[in-house]
Amino acid sequence: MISSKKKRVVQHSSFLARYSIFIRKLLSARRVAMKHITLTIAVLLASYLGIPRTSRAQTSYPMLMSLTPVAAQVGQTSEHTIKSRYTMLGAYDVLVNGEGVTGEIVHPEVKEGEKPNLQTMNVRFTVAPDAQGGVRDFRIGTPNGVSTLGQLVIARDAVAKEDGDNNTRDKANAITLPATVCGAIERAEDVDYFKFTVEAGQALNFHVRSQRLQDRIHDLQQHVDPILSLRDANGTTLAASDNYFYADPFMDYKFERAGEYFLEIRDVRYQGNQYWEYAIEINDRPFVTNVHPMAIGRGQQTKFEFVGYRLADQRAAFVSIPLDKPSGPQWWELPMGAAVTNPAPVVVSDLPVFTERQSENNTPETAQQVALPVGITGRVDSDSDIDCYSFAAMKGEQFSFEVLARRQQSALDSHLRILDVNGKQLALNDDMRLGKRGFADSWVENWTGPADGIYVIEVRDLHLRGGSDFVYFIKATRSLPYFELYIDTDKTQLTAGTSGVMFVRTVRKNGFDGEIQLGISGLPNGVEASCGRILAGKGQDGCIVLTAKADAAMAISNVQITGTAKHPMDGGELLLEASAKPYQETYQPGGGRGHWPAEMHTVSVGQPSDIVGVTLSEYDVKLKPGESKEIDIKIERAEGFEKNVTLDVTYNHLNSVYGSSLPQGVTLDKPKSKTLLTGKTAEGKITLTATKDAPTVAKQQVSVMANVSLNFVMKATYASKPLLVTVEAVAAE
Ligand SMILES: [Ca+2]
Ligand SMILES: [Ca+2]
Ligand SMILES: [Ca+2]
Ligand SMILES: [Ca+2]
Repeated sequence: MISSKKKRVVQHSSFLARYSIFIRKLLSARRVAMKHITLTIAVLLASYLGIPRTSRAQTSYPMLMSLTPVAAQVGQTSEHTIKSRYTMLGAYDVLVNGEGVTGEIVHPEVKEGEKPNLQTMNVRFTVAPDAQGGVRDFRIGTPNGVSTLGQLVIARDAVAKEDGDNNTRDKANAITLPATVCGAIERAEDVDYFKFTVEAGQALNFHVRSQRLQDRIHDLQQHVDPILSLRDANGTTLAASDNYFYADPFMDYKFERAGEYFLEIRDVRYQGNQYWEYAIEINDRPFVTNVHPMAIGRGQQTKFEFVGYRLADQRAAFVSIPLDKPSGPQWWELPMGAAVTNPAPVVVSDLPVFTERQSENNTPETAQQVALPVGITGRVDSDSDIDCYSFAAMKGEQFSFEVLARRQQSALDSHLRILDVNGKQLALNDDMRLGKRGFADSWVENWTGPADGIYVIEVRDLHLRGGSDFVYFIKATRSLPYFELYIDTDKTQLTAGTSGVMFVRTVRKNGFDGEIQLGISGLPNGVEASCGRILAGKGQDGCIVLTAKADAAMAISNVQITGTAKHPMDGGELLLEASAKPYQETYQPGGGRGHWPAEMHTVSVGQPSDIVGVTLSEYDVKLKPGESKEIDIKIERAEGFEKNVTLDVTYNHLNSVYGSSLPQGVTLDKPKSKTLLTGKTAEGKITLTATKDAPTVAKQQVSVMANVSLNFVMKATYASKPLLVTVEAVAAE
C-alpha cells in the first residue's frame, strides 16, 4: 500500500513558513539567565525630568520595529540603530535573553527644553567571545514603560553592512569572506548585490535570517519572503534558494573556477519595507542542520551523527550532558574536531532513551519493542519509510505520545498513529496544538489501553517523504494529571503609585480539575504582588495584581510566574507545579490580536502617566445567587488628560475575552454600569450580577481596569487594587 514512491515535495514551502509554526528561537539552551544591565541613569533622568511635560495623551511604550545592523559579532562591541513606533526618549536599560550579551543605550543629544519624539536611537551591544550564536530577544526600558521585543543575531564572522545603492551588479558592495552581511530590503523592487572573490574549488554556505526575525515584531503586519541568488560575472544564475528554513533561504555551493561572483538578495515578490532587515552568514565551515539521534538521556553518553553540509570527515561527536543542563529541547554548539559546530538542535531527556535500530521496522509485525515510559529517537530515513515500535499495555492504562521534530528543525511533518498488532488504527494525530498555536508535530494524549495486549506506535512523514534530516523524538509517558499556564502578554506596565494586572490562563490535562494558586518572583524593587488563583472546575483564568509604591524608582525586570495545585491520587495527593509561558502580542492585518510565544515576561515601573489612580468604593463584595451589587469607581486623571477611559473587569479585544478571573456565574451588568468616562469625567460604576445558580466561592481575586486606547489593538491598562468577589450560599428561607 505504501511501497510506491511518492514525489518528494518541497521541504520548506513558503506556506509552511508562515503557517506551520516553529519556535526554534525560543529554545536557546542558555535561556536561564537574563542579563540585566542597569545603567547610570541619574544624569539622564535629571535631564529628562528637567524637560517641561506638555500634553499627556495616550503615551505609549515604544514598539520596536527593527535593528540595524541586525547581527553582532562574538567578542565585539558594536553600535546598532533601533527604530520604533512611539518615543524611546529617556531609555535607561536593555534586557537581552541568554548569556553573554549585554546592551547599553547610546543617549542622543537632547537640547534643553526639547522633548523629541525619539523613534530612532542607538544601542551598543557587547558580545562575549564564547557567547552562543543564534537569535536573542531584547527589549528596552523607558519612562513610558518597557518596549515590545526586538531581535538580534549573534554571529561568528565580522559584520559587513549594505552600503548605498547596490541595486545592480555594477554597484555591488564588495565584501571579504567570511562575513555576516547585514542589510534591508527597504523598499519595493529593492535588490541588494554583494560581490566577492573565491579560489577554484572553494565551497561556501549562505544562511539567511530575515523572515524568522519578524514573528515577534509587534507591529509589522507584512513579512518579508527573501530569495537568494548566486551569479557569475556574466550574470548567469549558478544557484538560488527561496525557502529552506521556513521562508528564509540557505544554500551551499562549490565554486569550480576562481574569480569574482555576485550574491543577490531581494523579496521574492519584489516587495519592500524599511523594517525588513536581514543577516546572511557566509563562510566555508561545516553547517549542521540536525543531529541523529536528536535526543540524549540524562546521565548517558551519546554519539551524535551530524546532518548538514560540508561535513567532510567530521561526521559525529561523542557527547555527555553536564548535570546542570535543563531538560527539554535546546540548541548546542557541539564539539567538531578542535572547533565547535554552529548551534544544533538537541533534546535532553529525563526518560530512558531508546534509539531506533538499523533493522527494518516498517510494519506492526517488524516493530521494534520498547517498554513505556520511554523516549524514542529515530529517523524517517528515506521516502516511504515508516517506523513502528511495539509496547505492552494493560486494559485501562493511559499513555501519551508526543513527537518533537519540526519544532526542533527536523524536516519531518510527523503523522502519528497508535495501532493494534493487526494494524487497526486506534488513535491518530497529524498536527498538534499547544497553547494558542499549532505545530506540524503530532501529539496523542491520554490514550487508553482497550485490553491487555501489545500495541504499536507508528510514525511517518505526512507526505511519506524521508531523508537524513527527518529526525524525531517521541516522548511516550503515562498520562498523569497536569496543567499548563500561559500569560496573555509578555509585559506588565506599572507607574509609580499605581497597580497593574496580569492574567494567567490554564489548560488542564488528563483529569486534573483542581484549583491553581498563582505565584510570582523577580519583581522590581518597590513592587508588591497579590497573587490570585484559578478556580477549580470551569475556572480558566486567574490574575496577579501588581502595585508599585509611590516612590518606586523606574525599573524593568523579568519575572517568573508559577502555579501550584494538588490533585487527589491513590488515597494521597499529587503536588503539581507549572511555569507560565508568556506571549508577545502581535498586531494582525485587520486589527486582530495575535500571540507569539516569548521567553521573557517583563514588569516595568515607568513615570506617572495619564491615569494616576483607580479607586473603588468597596474591595470585598459579597453576592447571593441572583443578586447584583454596585461598585463606584473613581479614576484620577493626570492634569490635562481628557481622553476617553473605559472601565472593565475582564480583558477584552473586539469580541474576545483574553482574561477573566470572575467566578463562574458572575458577570458585569453593562446596562447597569457606567464604564465610558469621557473628557474630564472621573467617576463611573460597575454592577456585578450573580446568576441564580452561581456556585459558592469565597474571595476570588479580580481587578477593575481603566483602559486608555493606544491604537486599534493596544491599550494602556491601569488596574485597581484587588477586588475580592464572594458568592454566598443561598440563605435558608
Ligand atoms: Ca537594501
Ligand atoms: Ca523565501
Ligand atoms: Ca526509520
Ligand atoms: Ca504533522
